[in-house]
Amino acid sequence: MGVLNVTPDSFSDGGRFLDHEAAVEHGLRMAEEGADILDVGGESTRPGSDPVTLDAEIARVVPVVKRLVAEVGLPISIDTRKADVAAAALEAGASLVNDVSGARDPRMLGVVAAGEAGLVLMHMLGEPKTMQIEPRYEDVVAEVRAYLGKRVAAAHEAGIGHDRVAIDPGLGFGKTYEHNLTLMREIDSFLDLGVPVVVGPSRKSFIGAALGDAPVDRRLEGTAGAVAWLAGRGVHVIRVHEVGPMVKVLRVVDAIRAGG
Ligand code: PMM
Repeated sequence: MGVLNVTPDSFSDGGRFLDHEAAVEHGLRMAEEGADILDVGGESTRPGSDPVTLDAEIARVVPVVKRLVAEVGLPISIDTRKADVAAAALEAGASLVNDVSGARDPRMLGVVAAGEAGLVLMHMLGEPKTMQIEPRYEDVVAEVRAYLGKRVAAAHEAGIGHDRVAIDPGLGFGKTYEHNLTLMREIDSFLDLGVPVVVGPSRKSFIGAALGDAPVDRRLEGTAGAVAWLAGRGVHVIRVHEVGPMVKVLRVVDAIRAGG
């Protein structure tokens, strides 16, 4: 899954793709490089970030979704916490909703069900503004897993079949360095929930920390390490910024698994 942030303040691409034309070009490049899904987002959820209004978010993402649907033969995902943004993006041709809040908007599950779309349910502790202020768990894996299990059941009740739901433990979303490493190490616990698992390690701060405080633009190889680890364990979808290099990592993992 290639990340296409159409925001002025995303921590990892510095808002370079706010311009719609540039965003579309970047999406086309990721498709050429081997992405299977393009994930378009108009609200930064970086730690400490402020929410964006509904109109602003729709104005950022809908034109980009429309163009990508017309020009790329790939499923387009909309990264949003707002049911109205999801509805507008599905109307524009997106086929998947990626919700970092685990579908907290009370209308989100209904929108996804009505649009016959796919849904990624991610775990986030609290809100982006405050989530990194002393996040605490008794047992991070058990708590995140139990939460995601409940959200999958809620999606199912809303009429979204198991074949259309995926889960994501939400690296960096209300998690310390140790929590992130534990979730990575015990990712198998999520695979046995019976739905596809999505993970987004790309350029995250735990990678910088593992490398001794590497800045965001020096986390490519560290991201590759995380991608190889996740793919080796059978994680289904890995959300990344640098699609070309990560596709090569996945090709090697696949070759090892297939044995030639
Ligand atoms: N991370 C970010 C945004 N959306 N969605 C999913 N499913 N998983 C993630 O880990 C995730 C996400 C934040 O990273 P970005 O600002 O670089 O996109």
